[in-house]
Amino acid sequence: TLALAAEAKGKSDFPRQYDINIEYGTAGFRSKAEHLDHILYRMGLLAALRSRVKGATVGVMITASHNPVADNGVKIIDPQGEMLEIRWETIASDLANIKDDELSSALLQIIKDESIDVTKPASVFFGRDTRPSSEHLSNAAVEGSKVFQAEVKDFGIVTTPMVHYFVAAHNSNNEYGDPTIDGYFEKLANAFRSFREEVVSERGPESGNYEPKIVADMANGVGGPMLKKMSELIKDLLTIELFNTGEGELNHESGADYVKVRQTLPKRVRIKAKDRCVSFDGDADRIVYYYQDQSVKFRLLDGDRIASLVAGYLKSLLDIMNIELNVGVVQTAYANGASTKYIKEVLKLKVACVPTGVKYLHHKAQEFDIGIYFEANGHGTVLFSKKTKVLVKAAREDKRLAGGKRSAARKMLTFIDMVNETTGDSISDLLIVETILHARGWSVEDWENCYTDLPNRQLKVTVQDRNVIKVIDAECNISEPEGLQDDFDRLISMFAEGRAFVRPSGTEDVVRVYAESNTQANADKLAVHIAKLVH
Ligand code: 16G
Ligand code: ZN
Repeated sequence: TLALAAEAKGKSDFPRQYDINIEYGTAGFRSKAEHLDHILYRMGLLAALRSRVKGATVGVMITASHNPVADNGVKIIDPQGEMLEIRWETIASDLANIKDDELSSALLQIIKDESIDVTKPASVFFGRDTRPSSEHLSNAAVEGSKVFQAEVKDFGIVTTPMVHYFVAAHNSNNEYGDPTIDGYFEKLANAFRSFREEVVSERGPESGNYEPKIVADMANGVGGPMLKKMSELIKDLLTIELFNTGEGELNHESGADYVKVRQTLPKRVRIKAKDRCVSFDGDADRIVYYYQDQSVKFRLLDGDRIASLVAGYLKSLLDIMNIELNVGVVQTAYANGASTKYIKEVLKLKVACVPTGVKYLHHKAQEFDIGIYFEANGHGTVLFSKKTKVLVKAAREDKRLAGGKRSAARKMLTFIDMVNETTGDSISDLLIVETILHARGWSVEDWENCYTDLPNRQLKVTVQDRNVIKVIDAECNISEPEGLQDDFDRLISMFAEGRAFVRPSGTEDVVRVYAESNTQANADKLAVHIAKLVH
């Protein structure tokens, strides 16, 4: 009868008005907001079922991240704050695309296939971004969960990583933190403060080339109000000057994606040469750093830079503690070749390469004792295994150890508290980077001097059917159309330090092209030639 009630409500309140097929993609469903009513309602239903399967709270986030303001989307978050299990993505896609009068039978089929006891309690957390369509769509999803008698908690306008955090914290019986908005801010701010105190007590207030001030572009998204809240908690330690906090159009000429892809400053931001700047994306799960040098040249420090900064610093703490752990950095094919070389040859750490999409990086990073993953676009975090936490805690408590070792252990544990281990989080990543730069006494230029990026170019190509391209080797090569990879290889071999790949986008109807080479002109040329072969 629940399934019948769900179908009846769907027909009357959230009918499927457009006969388009939509898939649960890399980051959930994404589409024009007006196409999503029935999908949100159905995902509310599905989240209630997912919660029962797992016997735990799950999350639903309504956002289309860095996409234009007219788009929207939804994703389901699993109990430990991770992305929805891949097998359930298919279940979600199927449920999204059936006709209204097939809904009850489809729901019954899921209940049967997954042996779900619908009399068990269910609980779903909701969050949404600042898009005008988000409140309405969130309500549709809430209605869906309520039809299936789930207990619902709506956090309102929050960042995507905050919802991941709420879910994980709640399901850990608050061990991971308090599953509230205040709990989130306090956890991160307290860790940031303790770390600073540890460093200052060790070496005094001197901080070398580090300036405690940044300029922050919020893409007119949810990062605006949320980073403002954080900045008030730590204002004695870091001055944050906020721009694009909601007065303009979401993601328009601003934000992490704009800055990364165009390699240029966001609009409506006032900066001086060498100011350390950051951009968040619309739902605040990505961050990139940049500055303008004395010759007014734009300099980008992307996810690869953050990964190498974090990896290098954590390794230095482990070296002080004299603890051997399996530390690895997880990248995608988009990682700049110079960063991969630096991590392998200078830091002497392992590098793994996986396909694009947070779930692949996250999953791979779990294989390490300390797994650092970042996409070049600025999405990433650090994962610490149980073993790591136990060893470092033991070192902190071990009174026979030298003071320096115990201090390094305290720093590492405080650092872990500052990380949102559930997913990439602009606010947490910002605190991490600022902490390391301060501890190192580095300016943004000192940071950039670790290695020199290979010039690169990204292009998109519109083709009839982007899915005729089949990628292999973590998207570095293609297996279909037959012979095309050989053509690529011949071309690439003609460019010094040449590397290039193509892949169908998971979020847009285009094929993406990436190329790098020894000069910008060569990278551009290689990208254009590859694009022509794809056409
Ligand atoms: C999504 C992914 C992001 C990836 C991007 C690639 C998540 C949460 N987000 O935004 O990691 O970089 O898609 O987009 O997985 P593309 O397939 O259009 O290049
Ligand atoms: Zn995002």
